[in-house]
Amino acid sequence: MAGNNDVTDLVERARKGDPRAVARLISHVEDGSPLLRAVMAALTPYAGNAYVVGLTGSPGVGKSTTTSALVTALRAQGKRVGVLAVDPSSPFSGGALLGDRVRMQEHATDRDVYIRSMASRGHLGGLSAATPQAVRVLDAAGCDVVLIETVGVGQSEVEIAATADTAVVLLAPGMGDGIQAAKAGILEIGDLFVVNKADRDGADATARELGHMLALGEARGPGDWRPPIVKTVAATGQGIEEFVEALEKHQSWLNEHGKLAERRRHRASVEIEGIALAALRARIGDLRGDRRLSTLAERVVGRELDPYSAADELVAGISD
Ligand SMILES: Nc1nc2c(ncn2[C@@H]2O[C@H](COP(=O)(O)OP(=O)(O)OP(=O)(O)O)[C@@H](O)[C@H]2O)c(=O)[nH]1
Ligand SMILES: [Mg+2]
Repeated sequence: MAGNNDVTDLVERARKGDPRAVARLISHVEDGSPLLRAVMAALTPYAGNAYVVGLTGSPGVGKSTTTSALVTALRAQGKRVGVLAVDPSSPFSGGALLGDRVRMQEHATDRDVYIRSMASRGHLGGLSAATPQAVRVLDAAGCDVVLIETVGVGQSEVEIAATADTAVVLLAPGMGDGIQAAKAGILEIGDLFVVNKADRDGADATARELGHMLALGEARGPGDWRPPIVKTVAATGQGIEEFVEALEKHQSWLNEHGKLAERRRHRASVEIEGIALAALRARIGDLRGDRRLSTLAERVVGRELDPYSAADELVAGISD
């Protein structure tokens, strides 16, 4: 098949670090391309080496600035880095993504840094399936670390961050961030907390409040991970070293406690679930004009059948 030859060629080029091949592969993910199945099959043997860090937080807390500073630190260690800025709010490339580009400009010419803003235009499984697939592209392309930036506005975005090996939650002083974070269920997913904009008033208070909230929700045993709180000024790089150290500590902890495999199983199950539910939904959609559904509807109206039994019959029909 011509399509599959294209895919093999693309994957080979991506593995050699060709940024255009990587971009094409991620576009296949984003668009939910018909070739996606072949792309994933071709990539799977080469993926599984990258350490995946999710960064989430309210709009404007400094996720992109922090990510950029983190990229600088990781490049100093000689690591290849992939960055995915996942935008849940807009199906098209919008203004926020432009801002990200500006913030990450200093890495634009570095061949060992791959930066991509991503929406989930045509992807059936939505962002929750598209994100792990895009991570797989960057992973197979030889990135040692993949950073995923998502705006923590809704539950699904928070869940995307939670599919990472390490989930980082960013806060900034003021704006009642602590309370917002608790509402969004963001506190539960954080392996590490960053209070950014520590050059502003109230950073200590925010860190303290966060510490209290974490202690309240705490039900940890010996050997459990205790999420550290790091204060940064991403704009100047202050605190980034401590942030990197905290990430390294969490990575070691994951390895020592067999948690890395657990996280990856979680990520894979989110991905599979997204694809499977989308496939089922597509089939149910197909059934709308289907005789089976209208026949069942008639039987329910005719009081021959209750709606639950009708739904059972329909579901049984779908899984055939
Ligand atoms: N004072 C101060 N400003 C900062 C710091 N870090 C980032 N900023 C500024 O905060 C603004 C938002 O930063 P971004 O990095 O774009 O924040 P973001 O969380 O990625 O924003 P969205 O992607 O739009 O949600 C920018 O104007 C940054 O220059 C910091 O440590 N101190
Ligand atoms: Mg940003």
